[in-house]
Amino acid sequence: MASRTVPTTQPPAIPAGLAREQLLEIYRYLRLTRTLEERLTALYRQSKVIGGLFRSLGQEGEAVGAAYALERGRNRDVLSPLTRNLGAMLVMGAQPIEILRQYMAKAGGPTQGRDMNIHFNDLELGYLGQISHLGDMIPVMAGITLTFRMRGEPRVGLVYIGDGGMSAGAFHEGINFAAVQRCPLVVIGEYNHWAYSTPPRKQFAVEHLADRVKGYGVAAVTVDGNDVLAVYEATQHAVARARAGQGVHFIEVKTYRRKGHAEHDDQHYVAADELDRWAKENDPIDRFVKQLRQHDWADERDLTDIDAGVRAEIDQATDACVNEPLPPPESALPGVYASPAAAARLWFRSL
Ligand SMILES: Cc1ncc(C[n+]2csc(CCOP(=O)(O)OP(=O)(O)O)c2C)c(N)n1
Repeated sequence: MASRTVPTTQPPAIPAGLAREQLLEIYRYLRLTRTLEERLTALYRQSKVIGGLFRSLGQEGEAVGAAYALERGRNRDVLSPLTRNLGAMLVMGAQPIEILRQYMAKAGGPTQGRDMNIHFNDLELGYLGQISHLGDMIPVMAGITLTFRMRGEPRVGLVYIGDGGMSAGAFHEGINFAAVQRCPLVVIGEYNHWAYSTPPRKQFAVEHLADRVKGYGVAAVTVDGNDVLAVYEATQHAVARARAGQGVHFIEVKTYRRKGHAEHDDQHYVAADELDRWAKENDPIDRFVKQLRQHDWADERDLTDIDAGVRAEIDQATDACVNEPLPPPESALPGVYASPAAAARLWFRSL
């Protein structure tokens, strides 16, 4: 007797060799980034953030997707984020409480209140905070990845650069040097449509950022930066190539900066319907959730549990540090000069 087979529909295979658990982990980093930035915005409006607040709203997908392709852990790959790559730092192991302390310039923060936003390092975990000078992290990362090659270490570096930063001379010197030296370096070029208030047509005369670097003999591709899995897949390929000794790889990610340059910027130069369109039709987290649900790669419950866990984590981290003290004035000079280690208290009034 012929047995009756029940037709089963399998969900489509997950791309890039990822497992379901990894998709959920990627989702968690996306949600963590957005929720943490929303909390920072609330703290900024209460005047608790010292300095500017730089949002990555709408760009979380490329920051998280690219970083997720690295080998993470102690003394593995090294990533150099920009201020809009908070998500990448979280993927590398930075903790939300450190980010909150740093933005609020707390004495117990990573730079003890000396520097702002995400300008801090953990070289063992493999993230190297930027300096503000646009373009300069390209030659720095060229140097770091050159040491990997010279020592025969199978390690890769990844560095981000904005569409504005790519106009800086340091970018061109650095990427040319890295190409000539065949450094194991992946460069993520963020075409987010704005450099402060400067649009692409006033920044460069080619259509794609990738076109600008091909002249240096660098392999270059353009991907949809708000498609998290496409960014992950392109970066995974570039990282494997770099690790195999094939040199620099440039990935242009097309995305959109949905907030001003920083929270103080009212974006008067941006058409409101353009912002609405990117928010409604091209949000990287919404698109990722849609993929997860459409292909049955995650249950609704998995996602709502992650959302609740992230909210609780950010609440706890905020409560733990929001009332911590700022650094005492006399802590400003120690560490600046080797000798004397701490300067005499001469120039500020006693409190
Ligand atoms: C060499 C240099 N020039 C100017 C600045 C001031 N500045 C800081 S951020 C910025 C715009 C950066 O735009 P982009 O590189 O596209 O990155 P985005 O802010 O869009 O992420 C400018 C002009 C700087 N920090 N360094």
